[in-house]
Amino acid sequence: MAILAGKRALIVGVATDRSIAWGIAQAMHAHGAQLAFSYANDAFKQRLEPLAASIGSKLLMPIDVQVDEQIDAAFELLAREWGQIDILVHAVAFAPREALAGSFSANTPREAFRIAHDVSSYSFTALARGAAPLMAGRAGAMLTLSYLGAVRSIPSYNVMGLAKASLEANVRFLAADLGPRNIRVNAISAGPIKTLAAAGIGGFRKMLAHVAQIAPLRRNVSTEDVGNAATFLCSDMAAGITGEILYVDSGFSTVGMSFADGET
Ligand code: 0WE
Repeated sequence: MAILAGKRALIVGVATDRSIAWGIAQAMHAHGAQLAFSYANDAFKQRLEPLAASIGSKLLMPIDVQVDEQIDAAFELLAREWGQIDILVHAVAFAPREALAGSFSANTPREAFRIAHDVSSYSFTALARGAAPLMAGRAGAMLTLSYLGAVRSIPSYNVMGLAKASLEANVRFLAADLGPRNIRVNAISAGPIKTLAAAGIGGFRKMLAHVAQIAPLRRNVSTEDVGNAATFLCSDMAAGITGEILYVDSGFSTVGMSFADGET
């Protein structure tokens, strides 16, 4: 059953074939959606081209989410090429690397805070403003990606936790704002996945192992797990769901206490 048949989606945030955004794109394509992609700069463009081609997508456009003119130009291009869109996927986050280690209070200068919130949260507001007019008269869906650090302290996640808390509030305010236009806005809070964004983060492998030992499903989640949930949330199967943060995390966030297998 092609639950996204006839739907057109813009995917923002594919960096490599391990990106969560790429898992979402593959699942949405498998369920009948037509896809357009943005890339942050020329280096990402090179990596994206063969991926997009592999699922028959020809619409690629530059979007540096920190540049309003690029966002405007991208939606002008989509308006010319497609006229309308049904789905926006936002899978973008960045904080300066020095802010993602050690002491939160010591390693969060004003500029790192500003950049994290601009790239990781404001960008969703800006993209929603551009996308909403192209969803007029349709059943629109917008989706972003969050992480448990929005609502719990996690070592080293630091200022990204504050930015994800802002992003989750963004989901609720956009849902209230755009709901009367029949546009739904939701987030998936994914468990940790080894993507380019996770590469080089100290202790990441330990975090993956911890989740796999503690979470009810006793495994990590995959980009395919996230892609399938994203496909559901952006389909008409989820027509009654908006303003929601859906956890796709093997149940990790629901556990109050858990022992490694073999113990009580
Ligand atoms: O949201 C994220 C990571 C986003 C991210 C990653 C980087 C790495 C490279 C944002 N900014 C940067 N800046 C860089 O220079 N995740 C949910 C993955 C993640 O990142 C962590 C985690 C987890 C989980 C960082 C510390 C602790 C846990």
